Amino acid sequence: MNPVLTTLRAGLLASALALPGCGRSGAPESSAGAASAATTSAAVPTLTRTVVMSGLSNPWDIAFAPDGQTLFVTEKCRGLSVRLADGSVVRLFGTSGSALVAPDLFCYGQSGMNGVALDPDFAGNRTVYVYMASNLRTHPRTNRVVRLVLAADFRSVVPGSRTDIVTDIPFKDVRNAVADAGAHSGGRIRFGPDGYLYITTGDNHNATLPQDLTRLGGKVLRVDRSGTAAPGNHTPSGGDPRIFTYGHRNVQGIAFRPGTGQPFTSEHGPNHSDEVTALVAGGNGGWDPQNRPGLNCPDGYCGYAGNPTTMPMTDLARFPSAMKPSWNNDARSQGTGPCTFLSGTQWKAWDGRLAVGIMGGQRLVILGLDASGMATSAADASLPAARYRSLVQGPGGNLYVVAEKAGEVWRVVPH
Ligand SMILES: [Ca+2]
Repeated sequence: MNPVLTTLRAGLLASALALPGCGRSGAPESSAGAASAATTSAAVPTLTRTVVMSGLSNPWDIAFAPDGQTLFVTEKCRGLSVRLADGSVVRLFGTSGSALVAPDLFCYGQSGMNGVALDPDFAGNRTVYVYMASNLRTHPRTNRVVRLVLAADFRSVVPGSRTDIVTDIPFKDVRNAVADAGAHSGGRIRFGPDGYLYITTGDNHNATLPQDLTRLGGKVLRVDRSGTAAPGNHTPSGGDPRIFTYGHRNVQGIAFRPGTGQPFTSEHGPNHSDEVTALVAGGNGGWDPQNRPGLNCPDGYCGYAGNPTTMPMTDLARFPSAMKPSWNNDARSQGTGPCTFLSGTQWKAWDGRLAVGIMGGQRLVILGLDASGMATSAADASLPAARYRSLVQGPGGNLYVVAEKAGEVWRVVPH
């Protein structure tokens, strides 16, 4: 038995006992109509959608407090805000106007204020974590994970509580032959049922980064609440011990399978092959966009130069033991971003399935998975087209969606 999975399984029981309670979401809400799925005896759920927040600027991620009412939201170029139970919204951490200004925060391209996660003991310690682009270091600037403690009323940040727990996540500082700066920063952070923080990063359009075990880009990191490497990462010898898996392109979704706690990632492909992958500690995702015979690419980055054969998202010829994808979006590249598992009998036939948000393709895909984690089915949810930027199963076991371009947060209730 893999010791990490053993830990994950043990931790899942603790997590199940700590699920947030049900509760109304607090704020006045506007109905945005409903979408229905087929109501067959196969019991695919019918979905009702309600807009719970609107007017947001490039919202990126959300997290619910254990009270089931307080909702944290990040906006890429503004920072972290919280919507309190009375419906008021307080800007907590970010640009001017925030309770605590982060003068080092900047946004450029895909980077800025990205993921948010609440401490597993948030009810007791009011601690929250964000992933952000920072110019505290220069040439190159970096992405970092910042820990904050909130005041008891959640309206401000405890002075002096900012602690930057991971400061050396690569950021694409300058334009290269491929594209502009700020690309492929990853940015999702989630606590696993094992109590450790998982951090997804990107390859920065840098050819050597994904397979370089001394740098943190193109990886999934697994750390404790102080940013120290978690035990059981099984990082290959000589690698940075915070690395849980490597050989990724730009992971922006991570979720933990109910019943096993195994992490699954969702990842955007280059011009083919969006992937969902079941992770194993120390695993290689098989992405290696370096020059090779037959490809000679500007700035040495061949990520867009090949095809599924010459530049595969999972290169089993170079890395025979790489983690095979669970799903590859029918070899398409549609801007696959976030993912979350749907759990609970209210989801009927979708109980235990993985919801995957497609940003460019503007759809939500529901994946059935077999016991080994390989996809057995893929169906679109009957929801409006949107740039599905974040997915969270929240209070009441309902699905919460961040629709980035619309500037909205939705609640999706199954019936
Ligand atoms: Ca892969």
